[in-house]
Amino acid sequence: SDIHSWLAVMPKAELHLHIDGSLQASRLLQLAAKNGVAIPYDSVESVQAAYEFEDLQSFLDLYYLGASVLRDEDDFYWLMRDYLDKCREQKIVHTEIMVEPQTYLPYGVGIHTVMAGFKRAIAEAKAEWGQSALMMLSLLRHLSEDEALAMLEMAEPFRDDFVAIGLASSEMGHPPSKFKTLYETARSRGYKLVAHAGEEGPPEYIWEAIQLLGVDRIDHGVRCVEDPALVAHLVHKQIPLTVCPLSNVRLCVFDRMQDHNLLNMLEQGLCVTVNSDDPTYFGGFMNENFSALADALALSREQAKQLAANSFRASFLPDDIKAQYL
Ligand code: ES4
Ligand code: ZN
Repeated sequence: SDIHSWLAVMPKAELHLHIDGSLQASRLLQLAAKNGVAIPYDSVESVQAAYEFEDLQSFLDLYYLGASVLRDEDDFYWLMRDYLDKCREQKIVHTEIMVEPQTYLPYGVGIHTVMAGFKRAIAEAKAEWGQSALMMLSLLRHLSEDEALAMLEMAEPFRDDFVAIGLASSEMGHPPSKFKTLYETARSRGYKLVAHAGEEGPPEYIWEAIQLLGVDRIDHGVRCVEDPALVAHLVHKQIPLTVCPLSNVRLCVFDRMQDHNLLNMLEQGLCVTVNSDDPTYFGGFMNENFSALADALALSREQAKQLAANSFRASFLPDDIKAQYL
């Protein structure tokens, strides 16, 4: 069969997905109207016309506007429900989802409202469809470490609902070293640790995430190739990189998909995985990311199988469950 339909039914895990980045334009408009939030868009087409970015920050401005229309438990339920429905369509049999509760605080929306909606959608998907999903508490690096630590405390009632903490948002000027105490505290509480590093930021930020924060995985990490010693370290330790091809092209990290280094990194022995990051904003969920690699870089079935195997190996599932997918 053709590679695209074959990729579409290949079982896969997603490890790098911001739930706010899966907010569909139609849902954004519906919730803005319901909640009385003024937004500068009046149609699905006008929202989608804004999915044109020049860098990470220009994307984040729209991403946070989208997140500002979410207010009650049902809103969070539908956001998660829409994404989990997509996972079922795309043979994403396990997913690890980044939740960013700091985003909603300025609108008077607390973590209890957010988690009630998300947990209900996940519980339903597990019960009705046998889907597998974990959540990660992602902290916003453009805010202070004290604000991140305050969110970690607010999340204590939900300690068992978060497998890991992460670090997202504007990378430049907000190095991992800014969050050393946060990661020490989270580690002492048994959280797994991830951080965005080396998306727009330099290889030094990846070193800091590994050596100062002690992360289990790097989100993105594509700029590691600029430092051969770093590549050697990542290969030796098999530290996973959750790479997001469509995201990188849409945010101009690479000019064209033909220029993306994902398959080079894979062939160098790095534990690379494929992920969608913010699928509605970047023009595709998991299958569209795999298909783009097939079209632009002639991804082989063998390479695709390796990438899918990496996604399960790099997941935070318990070893016995993980083994069922490998
Ligand atoms: C993000 Cl692509 C990306 N990078 C950093 N932070 C983010 N939050 C949502 N998408
Ligand atoms: Zn991301």
